[in-house]
Amino acid sequence: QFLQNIISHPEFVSGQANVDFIKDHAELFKFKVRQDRGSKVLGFISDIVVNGNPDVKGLVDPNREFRRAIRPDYDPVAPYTPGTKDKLTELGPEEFSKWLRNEPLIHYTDTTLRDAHQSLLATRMRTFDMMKVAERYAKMHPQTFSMEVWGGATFDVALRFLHEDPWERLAKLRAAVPNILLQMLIRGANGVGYKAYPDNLIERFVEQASETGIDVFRIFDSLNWMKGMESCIGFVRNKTKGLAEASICYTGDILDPSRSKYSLDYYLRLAKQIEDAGAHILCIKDMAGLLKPYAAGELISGLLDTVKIPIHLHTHDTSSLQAATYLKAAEAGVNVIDVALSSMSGLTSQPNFNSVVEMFRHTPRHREFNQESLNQFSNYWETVREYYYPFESGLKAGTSEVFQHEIPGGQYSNLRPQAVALGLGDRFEEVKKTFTDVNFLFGDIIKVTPSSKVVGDMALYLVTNNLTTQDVLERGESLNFPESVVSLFRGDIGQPEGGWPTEVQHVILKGEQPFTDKPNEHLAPIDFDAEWTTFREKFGEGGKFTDLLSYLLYPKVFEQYWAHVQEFGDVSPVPTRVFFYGLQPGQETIIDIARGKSIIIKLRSIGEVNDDGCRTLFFSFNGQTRNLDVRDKS
Ligand code: 3PY
Ligand code: ZN
Repeated sequence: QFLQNIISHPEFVSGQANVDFIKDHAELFKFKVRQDRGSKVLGFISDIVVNGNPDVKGLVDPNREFRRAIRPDYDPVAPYTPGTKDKLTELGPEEFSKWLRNEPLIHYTDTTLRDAHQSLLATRMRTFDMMKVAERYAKMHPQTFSMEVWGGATFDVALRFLHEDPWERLAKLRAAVPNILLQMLIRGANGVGYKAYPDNLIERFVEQASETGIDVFRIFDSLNWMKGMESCIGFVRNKTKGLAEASICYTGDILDPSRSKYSLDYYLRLAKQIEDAGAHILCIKDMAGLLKPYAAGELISGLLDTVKIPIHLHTHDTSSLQAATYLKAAEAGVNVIDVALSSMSGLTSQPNFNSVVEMFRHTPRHREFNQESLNQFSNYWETVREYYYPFESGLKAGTSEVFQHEIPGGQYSNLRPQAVALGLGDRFEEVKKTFTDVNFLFGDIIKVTPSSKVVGDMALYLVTNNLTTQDVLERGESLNFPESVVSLFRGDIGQPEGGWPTEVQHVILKGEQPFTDKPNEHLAPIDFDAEWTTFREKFGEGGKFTDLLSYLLYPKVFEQYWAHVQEFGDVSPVPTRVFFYGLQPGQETIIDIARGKSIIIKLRSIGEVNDDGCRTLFFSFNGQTRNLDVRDKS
């Protein structure tokens, strides 16, 4: 590099260089750092060391010590035992559905890699930590029905906060788990976003998700509106060889006569519609954990009498009652239940996988799992969970309050920080109470992403402005409601059972006309050829088709993600402790930047801030000295 600097210098080229040439030209010693992968990652780590990771700003305890995560035992050369993925390939979706319905033993979906961390750790789990154990899991527990690994909030969070490509995550998981069904959560016409997208975008998204690795598409609509999920069911059926698992979101209490809007009949009616729409599996999606044990027994029996497709039950253990719900559901004949590995279970997450397996041991529905190994996986996640401590919700025990506020598990861990950010940290009790009031003001609606977010937005708005739902009715004309609330009442995310309460709708829309047809019918279809050309012009030749899909779903988020990749490269191989907390002088880390290519980075020391507002970091990089100037933004 030094030689390069000399021979390209104009003075040298023109032959005017004299004996003092090198001494007089300090710039010859300024080496342009080659922006290879290693250097980019070094740039990323340097920025975290000096400025911290903005995602954990103000939440870091500098004295915190972490343990090293021990990976579960397995035999790396042992072949994969065929599992449900092989079964699906052998039978095809229709026959698979029949097979599942007649399975005598209970089946388990492990949600550790999606809903569990969405519900406990604000969705921050990184691909890095998943890949450390994915192959081991597939080899040790091939009898798992499915692993929920994708969709929901993970898509947005991966790009926005973790600066990693969700498609890459899925592809890597698929390669490591060839034998077990991989499952995702898709919000019907809202895809993995918070608003309706054109149907042809959802169609291409589903097609691509299947190609990259998804087998089970758990589809729901945030208002249980059939029109919001029908097309999506069709896309899975027509464009993939996967399973369309359509959901009914559960709310209220079928045993409570005062919540007659959501009666057993309501659920049975929807179940029939879902079966008629072509779903291979019916999911009861109890996103807040409101389905109590005796209600579960009645509901599952009723559903099995009503439809012929198998039933998959999903719940959150917020109340701490939900293992009992699984017991009654299993007695009634439910086919699959959702659980999370012990250390990632309970509270707003799913019930405890390891313990639920034990609940059924020595009974007719027991399915054998290697408990010692399940516990090793749990121990791994217990250690890794510590790395994510800034994202914990603070909930320490189950709470029966959930039966009042009905806040979904996946939302709970976000609502609290949202409240804190608005200065309502001390008024969280009020926020929860207002969430309940807003639900009834809105006509007692299904609350799940995105409808639950709108209820949350309204609750935060009311508490911030010291208003009640009564104020909305009495002087709503003079209030400016959050845009998401106006949008909900305009019909942007669909129609609720029984329609919107007209008085409230009037107050919120202030004369604007709502619509009642499919929200995405108002959206122009995507012209993929034109979009691809524009995308390439904007982001260069490096972009893939999956990047275009990410961009179309989340344009702003994708732009920021892309800029991050240009500057720092792929940061997904950076170990999580370094990703969030950087390195201390004297610490080193090994990063596998490509297959078979590792770099060893050791931070030697951090310089003082200089006149330019920069600090020089002194590293050893694969044993060689590297100095880097980083702007100190503090
Ligand atoms: C999501 O949509 O992300 C959910 O988890 C809903 O429960
Ligand atoms: Zn859930």
